[in-house]
Amino acid sequence: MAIDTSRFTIHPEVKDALASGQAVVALESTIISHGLPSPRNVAVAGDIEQSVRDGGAIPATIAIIDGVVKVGLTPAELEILGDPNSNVIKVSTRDLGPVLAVGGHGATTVSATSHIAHLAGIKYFATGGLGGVHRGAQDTYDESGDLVTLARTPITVTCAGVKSILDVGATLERLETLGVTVVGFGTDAFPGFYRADSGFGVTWRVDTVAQAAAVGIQRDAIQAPGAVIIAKPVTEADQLDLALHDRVLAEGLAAADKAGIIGKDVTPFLLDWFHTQTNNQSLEVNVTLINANARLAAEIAVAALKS
Ligand code: PSU
Ligand code: MN
Repeated sequence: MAIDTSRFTIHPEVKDALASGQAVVALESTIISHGLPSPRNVAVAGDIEQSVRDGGAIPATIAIIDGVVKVGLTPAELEILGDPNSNVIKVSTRDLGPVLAVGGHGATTVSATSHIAHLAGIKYFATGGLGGVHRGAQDTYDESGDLVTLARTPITVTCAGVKSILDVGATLERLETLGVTVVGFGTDAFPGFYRADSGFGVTWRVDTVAQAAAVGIQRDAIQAPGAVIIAKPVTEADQLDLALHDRVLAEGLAAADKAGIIGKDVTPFLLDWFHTQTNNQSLEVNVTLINANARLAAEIAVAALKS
């Protein structure tokens, strides 16, 4: 079935860039609507797009506005997504059909953003931290939809690893099983989102932007079905203090459990908990790392054009 173009629109700047073979980087919108507090979220959304431009690529933030998929947003659309009163639904791939059918605004997760970016012909994507296997998943089965989408979507995702609220070891095992390639950028340690080192290693490492681009190019050439994760750690100078991180996380997990938070609300609850309980130190780390990732993703997309 062809794409319903009345429900799928590409911003003219992004369309031109794709048609003329320029570098384009997709950005997700759940981080705007459900990962960062208002009104800072809207400013950060603009900054992330600017970081992509600084790296030499065109940004394409992806969301659903009034029941229409948008690849590339206007400033007014970023405002809608950032407004806590606009009733923005958190949309993973499973939610795409319903939200397009019934209308409304949707912020796309890594899962839905990857799917839509691939459909639009965008091969590079930047985010903060991927979703993954939650702690206690052996009882709850709570595993992010990000994992299965990444298993079947040939896109290169630059991120700071997976969110440290997760069971990182179990997530790495699942990524391995699912055929998702994980590459450390300038590191042998898998990054820990708010922390540079999660305590787990990576099997592959690249040290240059050209090498990172080559991994995605060779994945395409051999038609491997899954994503390439370029895992770039936050700098040690910018990371969250370890004792603070571990204390706030333990308290947040207990609070989520006590409040009966389940399903898609778990991740936004814990991110908000971190921002509140660290006096926004975690917010600053999150903003720093996502801008760095956006810039690197753009540089990788540019390098891929040259090879
Ligand atoms: N990274 C961030 N902030 C976020 C997210 C990632 O720095 O808010 C979002 C992404 O959209 C990711 C989602 O796909 O959290 C995972 O949610 P869940 O665990 O419910 O799948
Ligand atoms: Mn979940």
